[in-house]
Amino acid sequence: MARDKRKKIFVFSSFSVLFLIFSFVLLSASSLTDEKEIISFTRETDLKALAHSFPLDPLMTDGKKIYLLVDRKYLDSIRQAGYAFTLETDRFNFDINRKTKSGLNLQSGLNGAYHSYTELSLALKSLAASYPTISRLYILGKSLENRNIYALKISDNVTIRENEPKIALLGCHHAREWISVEVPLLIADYLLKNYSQDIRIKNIVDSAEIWVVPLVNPDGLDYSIFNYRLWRKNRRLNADGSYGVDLNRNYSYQWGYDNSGSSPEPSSEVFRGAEPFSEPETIAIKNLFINHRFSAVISYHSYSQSILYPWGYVDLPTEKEELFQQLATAMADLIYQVNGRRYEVGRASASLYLTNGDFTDWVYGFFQIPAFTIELPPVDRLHGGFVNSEEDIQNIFQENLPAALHLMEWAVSTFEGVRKEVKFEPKIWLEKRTENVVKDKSAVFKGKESR
Ligand code: 0X9
Ligand code: CA
Ligand code: ZN
Repeated sequence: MARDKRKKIFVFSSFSVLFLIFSFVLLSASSLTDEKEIISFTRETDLKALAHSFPLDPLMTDGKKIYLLVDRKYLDSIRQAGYAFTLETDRFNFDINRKTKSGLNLQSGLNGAYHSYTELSLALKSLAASYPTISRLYILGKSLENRNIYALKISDNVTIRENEPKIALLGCHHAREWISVEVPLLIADYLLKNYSQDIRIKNIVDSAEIWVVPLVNPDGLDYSIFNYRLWRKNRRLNADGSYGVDLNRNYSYQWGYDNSGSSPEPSSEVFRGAEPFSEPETIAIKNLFINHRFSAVISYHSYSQSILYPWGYVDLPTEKEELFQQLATAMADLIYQVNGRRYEVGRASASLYLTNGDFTDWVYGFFQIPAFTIELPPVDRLHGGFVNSEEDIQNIFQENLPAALHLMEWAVSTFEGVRKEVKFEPKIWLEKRTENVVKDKSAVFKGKESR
């Protein structure tokens, strides 16, 4: 089944034979005229001797393997000289042969039109500076490597808390899912640019608070851009020497419920962390949600073209299955109308695979509000997997815009005021007891920062 995401994670975590064969087929099909390849050797390889005989350009090491750039014409001789290597070219994002195989263009940097952490910081600051009356940039917290987790709040009377519904759009829990940064960022950009000329947008912005957090995992994103394209987790150095916690397994609701929805194994691609909220990135998100009662959220991911809702940790419906199904279907229909792409709709556990400790289960579990995971295109690995072309950014944003607006309007039309806060008090306390609450005042972006 093309949409079997469990398979996807397994494939990337274990670099299985299948994956290598697949890469090989792709390579031979798409790059016969290319000149450079990336190959890897195990650390035991005598690279000094090797480098003596062939011109090799060391790229990086991930602790287990050493990656080198080499002219394709030497591959056979290296093999004949008795060196075992693995062909890795397709695991890297950048187009070493300056063609548009990956859709990226070297002239605009390793990540093409996509935003790195620094590029995103600049974009958000520039938006907040251009629209000071309806937007404000917050720092929710810092990542492990001290990058900011930004939130752009968009609303009228933006500096004050009003009795308005709040909607959160999150992107990039997972480092390699670059498109998931662009979609919420472009939605924010659209709201701000169209506020003064589009009555529909003005109504939404005036009657709601939109909180856009395009980059939950800044360390991971930059690692994916500058080191290893398929990196997924954050950059935690784990006790066993491996790196990374899967931020979308680190939330506290049913955390570690079983070992199939997440892993206790640090080197796993779905490592849940040593405890719930062990990571500063998820703590930053938690604090936002403790300080603000949201009415609805979307967490953007890629890939597979689907709209998922809780539960993810067991294959059971929530009490609000019908509402979630209805909202998700409405969003999928709106998406379909734009570019004719079908996003599958369903309960996360049933349509994808089990996950525990994920963001949307936590949001629904503690706040009982609609919480969607939107898995952006492409639909499967054959259509590019995690690597979207630059040209597709606009299309994917455009098809997702009406869906996001629909959810915002739903939140506005069903808003019952602050009464909700009282209703949910017991569950909030459950969280508060054990956790540090950061008041959003201290998190206000002051315009100065180190990076
Ligand atoms: O596994 C995930 O975290 C998400 N898929 S991804 O390929 N982007 O990594 C899906 C999360 C869906 N939510 C639940 N199943 N609860
Ligand atoms: Ca407002
Ligand atoms: Zn993801």
